[in-house]
Amino acid sequence: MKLDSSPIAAIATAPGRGGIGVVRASGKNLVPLMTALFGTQVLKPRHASYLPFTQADGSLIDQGIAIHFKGPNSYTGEDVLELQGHGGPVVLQLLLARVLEAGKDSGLRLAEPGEFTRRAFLNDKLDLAQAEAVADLIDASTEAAAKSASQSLSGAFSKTIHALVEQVTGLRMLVEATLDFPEEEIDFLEKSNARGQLKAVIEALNKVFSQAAQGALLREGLNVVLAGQPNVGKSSLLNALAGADVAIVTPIAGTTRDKVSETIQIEGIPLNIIDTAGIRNAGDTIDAVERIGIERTWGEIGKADVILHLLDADQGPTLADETIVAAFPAGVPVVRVWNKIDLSGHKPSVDVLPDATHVYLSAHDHLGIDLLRAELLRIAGWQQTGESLYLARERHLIALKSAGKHLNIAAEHAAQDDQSLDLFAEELRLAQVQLSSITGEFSPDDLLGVIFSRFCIGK
Ligand SMILES: Nc1nc2c(ncn2[C@@H]2O[C@H](COP(=O)(O)OP(=O)(O)OP(=O)(O)O)[C@@H](O)[C@H]2O)c(=O)[nH]1
Ligand SMILES: [Mg+2]
Repeated sequence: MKLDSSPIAAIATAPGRGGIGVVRASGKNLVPLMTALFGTQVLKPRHASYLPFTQADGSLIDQGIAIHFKGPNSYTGEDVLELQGHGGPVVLQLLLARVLEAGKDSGLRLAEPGEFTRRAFLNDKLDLAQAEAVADLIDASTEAAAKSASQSLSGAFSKTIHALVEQVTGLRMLVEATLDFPEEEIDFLEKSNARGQLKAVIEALNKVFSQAAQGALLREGLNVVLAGQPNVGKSSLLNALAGADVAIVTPIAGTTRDKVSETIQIEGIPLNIIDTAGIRNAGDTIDAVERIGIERTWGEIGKADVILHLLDADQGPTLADETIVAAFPAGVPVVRVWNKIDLSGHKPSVDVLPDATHVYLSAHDHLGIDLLRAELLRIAGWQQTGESLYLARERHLIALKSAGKHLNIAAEHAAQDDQSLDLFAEELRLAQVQLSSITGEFSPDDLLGVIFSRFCIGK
């Protein structure tokens, strides 16, 4: 990916009203822009200057703070100019238009989404994992997710990955050196304790993987769909989990038509709970609205990470429930939630049976809700380790997994009697390429394009 260092500008603060709002510009040389905006007034780098922001004809747009960060000591590594004015959408648009006009002669244009951060990456201010953490910190939906994102942004995740890369590189150097002296090949693995070193790398990688996998949960969360026959208490359970009256509850079967969803968090993991229209028996007559509602229910079930199949504990299992279960997609975990135990007399409990885990609760009386929460955490794979987590992305997990696979193949080669050092070396190289792709050392342009285009403009 080539660095385009022509000047760019954008509003850097969120749309809407706020106490202050910031227009940011970045480019190799912003002196022409600053001269056009402020005339002979020289902005001392990294100092706040209180100035009038004016139109070309001298009329006032706003008064605010201008800060010039002289490259390379800036977010992007280029010259950066920040104009902090009042945070109204109109005044900021006027200010941005003025900046674009003032910079026209020096080629200033509107920044693309993520372009500031992309420049920071290309100028080695951040590596790829850190750049992704910028977006993740902005998007974090829970406190735990924000904490992990800032951990990654500070470089802790990258540092761990670098340490793994260094270990692999060390091993590769040993092997490559031996390949140059084939007569020593036989006892190379003994002498250098290469097997021991490889084992240590694999262990370290496994640990990073589990920290990253846990962190990914904080980022992605889970889609939890409540499904079952009408009137079993799906909407009541949504309300109990959310701790608020989110969905309408009535004794009328077929109350919920549109999906109702609410994001809750359990130990920092965002769970998107989706309440759906009750699924009727095939023979039941229903109106057009309810039919559409039920179609949507199946649509949501198709996208679920976990299905909570609600049943009436007082009524017990019915044939209709069997039909529903049979239509659930394979491979998605299902929890059988027996609701209304206040009527049936069951105790709140969890029963792990071969077909599924069964949870007994009462949404109405708030009995056993905690058991369900704990079960959801268990399904999510959440383990409270007390260790810091990295807010990893799917891409990181795939790369870590693949690196682990190559290291394990290398270990198999090392275990054989007729050790093939060529193959051993090649697997180490492949593992290193995977690890380095996390921090962006060997990342193809199209991947970089995808990552940065998902940022918001101004970031
Ligand atoms: N006794 C008792 N009644 C409950 C419980 N949960 C729900 N109900 C009642 O069951 C009826 C249906 O509850 P809803 O939450 O609307 O059921 P639903 O599954 O969303 O129904 P639809 O939207 O029609 O598919 C209401 O009258 C609730 O008060 C419970 O745990 N115990
Ligand atoms: Mg409902």
